Amino acid sequence: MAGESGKLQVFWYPHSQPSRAVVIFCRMNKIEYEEVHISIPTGAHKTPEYLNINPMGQVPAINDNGFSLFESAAILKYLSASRGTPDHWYPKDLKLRARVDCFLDWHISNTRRGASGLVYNQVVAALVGDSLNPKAAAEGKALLVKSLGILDDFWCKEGPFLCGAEEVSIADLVISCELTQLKMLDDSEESELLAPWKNVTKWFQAVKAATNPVFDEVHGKFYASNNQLKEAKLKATTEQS
Ligand SMILES: N[C@@H](CCC(=O)N[C@@H](CS)C(=O)NCC(=O)O)C(=O)O
Repeated sequence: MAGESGKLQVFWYPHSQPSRAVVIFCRMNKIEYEEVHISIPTGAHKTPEYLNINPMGQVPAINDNGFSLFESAAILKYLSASRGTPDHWYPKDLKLRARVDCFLDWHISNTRRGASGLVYNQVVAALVGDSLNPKAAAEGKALLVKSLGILDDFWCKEGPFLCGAEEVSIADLVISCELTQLKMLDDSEESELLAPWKNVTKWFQAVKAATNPVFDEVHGKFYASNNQLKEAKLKATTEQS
């Protein structure tokens, strides 16, 4: 998977929430890089060539002139430090940095586990040839709702950004891209999940305002193919009735 010599390669798939966070970060910071599209439905993430880059067979991953790295949070921290991006993304102050780390660790076992458990078992599984699992989807949903409550009451309470920060950080990117994944659900279920949380709503608007137009550009393909899926589903339901 050789890219242009010396240029950072970012391996991503637009439907992958941590992939989008990494790409938004690179574009926002005008990092010189090359995007390599890794299609999950066609199994591009399991080829021997790609497993050389990420032995876990997942996206995102990077190859920085021969140094490969996976796990979105590790990638974002590495790029912040190696590219000297503005401090707000991943503060040098130890306590502010520890807060971002604390959030990212919390996110993995709460919002990430809840949202991806719900979306995968209720929608994505069918698209990748796996079986839908209503029980696992319900468990994911319960954890997601609990996590949204904690986000609202704790992480987003001070605002405008996570952990009371005045400017956007990698923590905001990671979770905002996780929450946009809920667009894969029916519109009514997405809004039923997100609408009750006033602080989360305000914070989400602040993240989009701080990162647009890049945020929407990076989500463009994902939103478009989601809309197509929903239209096809509606058509099939109408034809059946
Ligand atoms: N903790 C990892 C999660 C990576 C991950 O779950 N990637 C998914 C897409 S969102 C993937 O590649 N799935 C394909 C597979 O596991 O086979 C990160 O933040 O980078």
